[in-house]
Amino acid sequence: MTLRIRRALLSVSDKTDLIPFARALAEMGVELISTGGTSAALRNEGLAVKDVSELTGFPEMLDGRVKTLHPKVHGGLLAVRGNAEHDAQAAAHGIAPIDLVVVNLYPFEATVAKGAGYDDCIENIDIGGPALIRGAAKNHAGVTVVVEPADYARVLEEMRAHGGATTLELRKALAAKAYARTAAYDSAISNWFAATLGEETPAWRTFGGRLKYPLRYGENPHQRAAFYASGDARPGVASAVQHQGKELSYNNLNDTDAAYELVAELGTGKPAVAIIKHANPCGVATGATLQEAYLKALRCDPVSAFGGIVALNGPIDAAAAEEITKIFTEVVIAPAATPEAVAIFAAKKNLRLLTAGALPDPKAQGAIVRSLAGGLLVQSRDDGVITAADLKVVTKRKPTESELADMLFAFKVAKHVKSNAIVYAKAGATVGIGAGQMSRIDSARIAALKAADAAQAMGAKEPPTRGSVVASDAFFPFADGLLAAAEAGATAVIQPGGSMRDDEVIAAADEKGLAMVFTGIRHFRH
Ligand code: 93A
Repeated sequence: MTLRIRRALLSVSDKTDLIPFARALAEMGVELISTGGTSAALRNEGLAVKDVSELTGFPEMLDGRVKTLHPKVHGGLLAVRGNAEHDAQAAAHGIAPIDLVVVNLYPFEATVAKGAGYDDCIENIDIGGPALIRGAAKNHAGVTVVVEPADYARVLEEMRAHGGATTLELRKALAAKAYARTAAYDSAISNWFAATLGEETPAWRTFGGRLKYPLRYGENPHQRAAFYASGDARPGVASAVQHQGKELSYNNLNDTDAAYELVAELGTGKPAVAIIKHANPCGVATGATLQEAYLKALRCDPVSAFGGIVALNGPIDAAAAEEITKIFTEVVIAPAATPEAVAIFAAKKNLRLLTAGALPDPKAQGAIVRSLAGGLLVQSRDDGVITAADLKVVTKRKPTESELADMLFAFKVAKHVKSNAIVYAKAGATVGIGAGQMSRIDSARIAALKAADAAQAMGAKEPPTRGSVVASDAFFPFADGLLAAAEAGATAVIQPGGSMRDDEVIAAADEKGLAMVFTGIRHFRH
């Protein structure tokens, strides 16, 4: 059903594109009604507008807290079109229909984001605006509701095509959007309250994020998917700028996130690079330059790195860009890129380059959400970060300085490897990674096997695990995993500790002359 729009109520805090939209409405014969600031803006541009206060017979009062909250407004929105009783009651009380509501809300989220004080935040909780939006959206059978300037053009287009009317299809779509907006608005308010009470933000409150864009498909082509922004301010995939290349896929986004979070874990002390495949690292390294770090990371598993995702912890320079473009890479992400690097990547049409402006803080609070049949699992981010001071040496031999540095590095990497995770590292680079196995011993074996394969492919004389350190994301339940590491040539072990058989594992380490430290914290990642 198409319904001609005769009267519109405009009440907007964000006045972007308001004037051309209102002018186009006026040209189509629509009567404009408006609240104080919006009226003034329209009048300023010579548009004829009726004040809400004139319509209601009440002034805007209580510092603007009561402007549109009046039966003359809400009756005009909620009366069912074509319902004789509603028509009669409306007529008896001098209520005329309002056919279009254009509202964007007091900028509550922006007020909180700029660090405003308590009273300022409270004053920016819009009451009348959401009431208008919800009323208009409920009565979408007869009313069109617009909650953001991005939709002005759509509405005008329909009105032009349908003699000043909109279609039910559009009104329904806009109503769905309207409730998404008020829901997100209320969760922002609720989260802010929770924060002022010192509570952590429950993730399910932010779960109703805002649609960023639909994706072509999900993990597989027969799955539908979309990318939502949660409002989490951490720099990363959701906020990054894409410089080139086709749209990122579901798997690309997931892997790019894994890559960037991992490289952020390594801090900014030294240039660092992580190469990711299927959400697991296949090479991570630090180096004197990003180029060197990339080459060291690549050496860990050059076969898997093909078609991978590369994350860097600093601005990409030309030398690093040259190196990365030598093999096929899906996505590159970094805080920034020099113009020379951007130009080098530009020659690779299929490569997507993202810059995120900054690295996320690994210690930042946040929530992880995952769904299961009939429910959601919510947990806080794994913000555990280990320093040398947290380590407890449990073996007769103490680790050397270089073992210590490599152990801390390997444990940080292990945090980002699917469990069971075993990571061998040497000289600031991973040399073997065992991921996602159902038994820890298998992860240890696979890591050593992959290291040996990579070494053989590059013609190295001895396995790179010789003289390495090994990290385990959770304790070794038996001595066998540790013995497999010793067999591969590891000289030092970092692991959480806490197994019933810690004594056996420590005895085995002592027997092999290994140094072992306990972190007291584990990093399961399932
Ligand atoms: O303070 S309110 O909650 N009370 C109201 O009755 C009301 N009606 C509209 N805020 C209200 N609004 C909001 O005013 C709108 O959502 C919009 O954001 C803003 C526009 O005010 P102005 O036209 O004066 O700039």
